[in-house]
Amino acid sequence: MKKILVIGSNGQIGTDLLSKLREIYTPEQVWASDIRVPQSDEHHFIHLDATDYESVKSALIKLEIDEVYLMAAILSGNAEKMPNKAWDINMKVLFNALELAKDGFIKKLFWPSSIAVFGPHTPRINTPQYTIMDPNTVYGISKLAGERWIEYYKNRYHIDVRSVRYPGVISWKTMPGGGTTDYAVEIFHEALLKGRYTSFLEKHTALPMMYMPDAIDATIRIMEAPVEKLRIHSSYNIAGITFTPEELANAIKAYLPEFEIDYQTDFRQAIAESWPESIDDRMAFKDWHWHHKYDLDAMVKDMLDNLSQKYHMAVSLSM
Ligand code: AKB
Repeated sequence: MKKILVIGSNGQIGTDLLSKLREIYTPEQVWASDIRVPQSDEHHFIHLDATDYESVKSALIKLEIDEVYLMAAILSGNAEKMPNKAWDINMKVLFNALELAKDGFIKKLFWPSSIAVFGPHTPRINTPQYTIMDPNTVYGISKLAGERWIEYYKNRYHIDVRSVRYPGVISWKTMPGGGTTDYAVEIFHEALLKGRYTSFLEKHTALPMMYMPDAIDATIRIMEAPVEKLRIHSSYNIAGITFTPEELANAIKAYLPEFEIDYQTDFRQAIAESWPESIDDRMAFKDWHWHHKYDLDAMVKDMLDNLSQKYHMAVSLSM
């Protein structure tokens, strides 16, 4: 019976990943950990600072962990506010995990990369797996460096490490923290609670996005794929939906006709403009049969359905 540890289990992706893994495996097999202690009493939770090598090592030994999902990171917007600290944290948590995998304490490691590895000279439409990569954000530089390092550890020390380049991920259970694509989550909460939203990205800024169930599917699917099928040992492109803030607002208006949006851009606009609009993920499809399921309307409907229940609001979702 393999045992799994999710590091960063209170974060946006960590929260949903943990629930899904606990549906698939027994509760005893899946441990949660985070630097923040959860509000409710959670079973199989261990408080962990992933930058501290010794604490991670003792948790792995004590809990007899086989697989680790390393979901702790400082995202693009927050990283620009504290560049040195963000670089330090993002690289330290990765190196700790790589060293622990090298020394045999982790048998299989998932580490997330991002579309932030691309930059202003990358082709923006259907961005290929292999292309120009010149990220100009601290977060993007740390993810690109991370990709090079995971491939290096795989080639040199034969560790099993797997990765995908997440686009912006949209979900309702937990808010994202400090990313450039966060507007696409905030908008739903404010549409329901206030009937209006001020976007920090300009109305025509198209970005690659994905609904959480697809992101979780990609994550677990690549971890369960037979190792010999994986030809990419840096990180796989994965694609979902592309839309602009205006298109998302219109899709929400189809269900909430009174909803209004306006635009006041901030420093994240420049980050968004350096990223792709859409992604070519044919290699992920070929190697581990991955394809997203949610389109814009299905995602909007499911978000409004879940959030209106969370806020005890009645919203008619038939058009
Ligand atoms: C961010 O906006 O920083 C993240 C990402 C695309 O990796 N959501």
